[in-house]
Amino acid sequence: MTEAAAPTAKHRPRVFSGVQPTGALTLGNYLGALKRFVEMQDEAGMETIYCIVDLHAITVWQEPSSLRDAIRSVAAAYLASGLDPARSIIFNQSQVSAHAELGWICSCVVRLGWLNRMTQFKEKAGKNAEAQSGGLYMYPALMAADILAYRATHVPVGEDQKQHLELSRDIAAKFNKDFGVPDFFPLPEPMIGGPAPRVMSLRDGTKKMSKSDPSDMSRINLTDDADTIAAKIRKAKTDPEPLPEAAEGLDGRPEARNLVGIMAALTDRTVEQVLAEYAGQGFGVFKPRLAEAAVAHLSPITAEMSRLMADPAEIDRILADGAARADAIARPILAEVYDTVGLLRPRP
Ligand code: AQP
Repeated sequence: MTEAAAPTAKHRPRVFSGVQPTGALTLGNYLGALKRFVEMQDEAGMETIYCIVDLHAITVWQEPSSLRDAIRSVAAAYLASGLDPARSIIFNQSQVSAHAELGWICSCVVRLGWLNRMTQFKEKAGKNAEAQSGGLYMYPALMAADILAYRATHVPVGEDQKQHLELSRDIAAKFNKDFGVPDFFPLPEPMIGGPAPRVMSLRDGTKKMSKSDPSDMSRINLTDDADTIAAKIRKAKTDPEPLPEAAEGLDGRPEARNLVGIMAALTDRTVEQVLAEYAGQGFGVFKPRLAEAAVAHLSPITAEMSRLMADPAEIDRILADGAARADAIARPILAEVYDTVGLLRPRP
């Protein structure tokens, strides 16, 4: 794990991260993000801000009523995973206009050459880049604004977001340099780690597990019941070899590596500890044990999510309260940004 002290002493340690409400969350979102969000919430001295990034979600078409449901469902997943609104600020992005306002300024700081290098845009756009929204292309500038609006110092994300986070650092550094304000924005530190920083598809160990993958069998959803989880793991692609004694033995075996990494993350062990238990065993033994571990870990979360989803008004109340607290942090920082850039507007 990239554990780090605050990037500069000037800025208080503050965590920011988010998840897009683009569908049911996956085990990848859980292990790469939510589980780590909860760990950071419990770290002494850290202020934690967790956002449901709905403005990012609309960079690809979302059916409006499904989007509303998905925002509440991600909020329910946050709460059910252990985020506590008394200890973390939990809200949806569109309720705090500083994100969109600073997003525009970051769009003016980022360089086209930097955006052109973003592999996630290339992967999502595929061969049809011309037909994508401008928002999908500018996504990393809005992501930078999300983080910088709070002067966040630490950002827990899955490995797939590493490149975007590096761009956020570049935007922060360029802003500080262009306006002659060293240390105005801290350079946010990526927190990528754990035994499963990149959970892969159950159907193809070289492809990321993703909530927008057309195949539901490729992923475990946080809303899947125990039978569905067991069936998906049983049918997961593997190879005929037994499990090795050491992690190097997983080289060239992406599916095996993925399942072992998932087991390690779910049971709070290292890959080596899992291999010490299963070395020499085949997947006929390993898969049912993995299914048991997944069900034991996820079923309380799934049950709590459905309990919370039965009361959408309570979720909306938590989000509105979180938005007011987030706005109180972001608003004065945005006022400083406007002053620094030379934009004129009355003081509140
Ligand atoms: N497979 C994964 N393994 C580890 N971490 C993952 N994350 C996503 N997939 C994996 C992490 O989850 C957080 C939220 O991701 P996101 O919703 O903002 O978008 P994404 O990274 O594009 O995730 P998806 O599931 O693939 O969404 P869609 O399909 O909508 O694009 C991030 O911290 C991410 O790293």
